[in-house]
Amino acid sequence: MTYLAKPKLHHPSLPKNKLGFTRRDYEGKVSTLCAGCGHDSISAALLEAFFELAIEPHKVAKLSGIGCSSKTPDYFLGQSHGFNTVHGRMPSVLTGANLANRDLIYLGISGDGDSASIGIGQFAHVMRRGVNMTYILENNGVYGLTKGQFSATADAGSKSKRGAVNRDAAVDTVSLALIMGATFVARSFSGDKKQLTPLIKAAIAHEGAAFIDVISPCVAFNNHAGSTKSYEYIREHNEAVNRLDFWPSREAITVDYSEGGVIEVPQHDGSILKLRKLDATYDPGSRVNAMTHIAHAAEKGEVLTGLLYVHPSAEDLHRHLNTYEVPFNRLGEKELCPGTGVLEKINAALR
Ligand SMILES: Cc1ncc(C[n+]2csc(CCOP(=O)(O)OP(=O)(O)O)c2C)c(N)n1
Ligand code: SF4
Ligand SMILES: [Mg+2]
Repeated sequence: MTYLAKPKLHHPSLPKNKLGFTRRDYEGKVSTLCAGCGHDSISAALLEAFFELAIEPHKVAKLSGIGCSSKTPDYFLGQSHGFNTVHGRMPSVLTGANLANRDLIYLGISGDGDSASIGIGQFAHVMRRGVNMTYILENNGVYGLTKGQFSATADAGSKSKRGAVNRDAAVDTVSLALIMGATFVARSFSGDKKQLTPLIKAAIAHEGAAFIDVISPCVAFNNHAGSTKSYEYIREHNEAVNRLDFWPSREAITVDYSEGGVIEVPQHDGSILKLRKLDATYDPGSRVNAMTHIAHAAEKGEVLTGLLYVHPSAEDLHRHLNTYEVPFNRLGEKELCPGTGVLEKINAALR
């Protein structure tokens, strides 16, 4: 029950992060999703990423649309800001919030119906504008909340639980994000926390539009033979192009990377992404290379996962617009009412 808070008591020796918080401090309410739903595993990976990065929960704003996926922000980071928007409209509300206060860490949580059906226009624009955010699409190929209709990400030829065949072409959200100009694009699987957690940490550190499409099986409506979003299908067809390690700026690197095949991508905040190549021909620094690999994999029915593209010197919307650095809620009367002299100057410049 969502209105039931978890008991506050916990063992005194639970591990703490640098801020002195335990994982319990990053929890939310009790999940009401179906047992085994992939979305709950994504919530667990998010919790782990924020705990490990030692981010103060009140510095995070979670925004979502409508769907089982969009309900999940209630189940983690219970002490963060949250806004459950209208179906498919999360990106514009997130953009507005980010413009008003750039000091928060923005987390957009959405579903394939929310982002690729009703919200596809908003999805495209938030990527091309480079809004500084981590956008997680919990992709199960169906509208889970409204009982399992095919969504726009369902592959042509895949079957519904009742045996109907989807004839429509699928929207590939990672390809769309790449075309629209997202500067960090990844795909992962809810059943692979080892891959997903560092991807989330790296996306948070990225300055710009960071997008992670996470295949997240719906056990109630899309986990049968003939589905291309089931646990079994993804386990069999998952092709990871790289493994990511994320190193916050201040920590000494202790892993031995001498065996080669490793790329380092420094981030604007001083942290370093270390990518261990699993496919020697894969270049995550090239948008064209990423798109070619994704298309070839799709032809073979494979699901390419890992960090698919990263722009090392990305810029976000605030830099594009050259906005004022101070959040609106910290502006005083002096900044908001600079006087008639300044107003006259502005008016003169517009004549
Ligand atoms: C404007 C509007 N249209 C339709 C709906 C009905 N509706 C609610 S959730 C949903 C689809 C959710 O699918 P998805 O985003 O994939 O989330 P999931 O439940 O699969 O995680 C739809 C069509 C709605 N709530 N609002
Ligand atoms: S209906 Fe599907 S998406 Fe919704 S909670 Fe159940 S398993 Fe998850
Ligand atoms: Mg869905």
